[in-house]
Amino acid sequence: MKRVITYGTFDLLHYGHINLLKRAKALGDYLIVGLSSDEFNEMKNKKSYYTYEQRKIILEACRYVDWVIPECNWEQKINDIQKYKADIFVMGDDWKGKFDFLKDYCEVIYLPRTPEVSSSRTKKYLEKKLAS
Ligand code: C2G
Repeated sequence: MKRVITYGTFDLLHYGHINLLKRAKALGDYLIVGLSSDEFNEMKNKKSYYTYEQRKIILEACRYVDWVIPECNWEQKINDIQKYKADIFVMGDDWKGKFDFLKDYCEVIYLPRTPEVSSSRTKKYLEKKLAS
């Protein structure tokens, strides 16, 4: 049973997120997602449209996601990897190199981001549309 873990805000879930989750799941048998809390989003200077609870409902409906845990800070990853016995840590390659310190605890894989799509881009488009 190979366990994969990844983290993110996953706001306004889009095909770029799904593409990441699908490839992450394909690396093992079980995918755990550390979903950024609203408070942690503030620490990341991100304001999500949906609350943590709403984003969790949407994420749990994704066929590639087996378990959602809260991501509350930058420091919890090592503990999570040990607690959930994760074998592989996956992130999009916009984070390339940033989590190499986890290589002491599990395999670290950065997957190519899906170009073009992003939650912030979608939000900006909709705000402009609504304003016009
Ligand atoms: N992603 C992607 N392609 C996109 C957009 C996002 O592959 N077009 C990936 C990101 O690289 C990330 C995941 O989808 O691996 C979630 O993206 P975000 O919700 O933007 O997560 P982020 O704010 O980068 O938070 O501790 C890690 C952080 O919580 C990551």
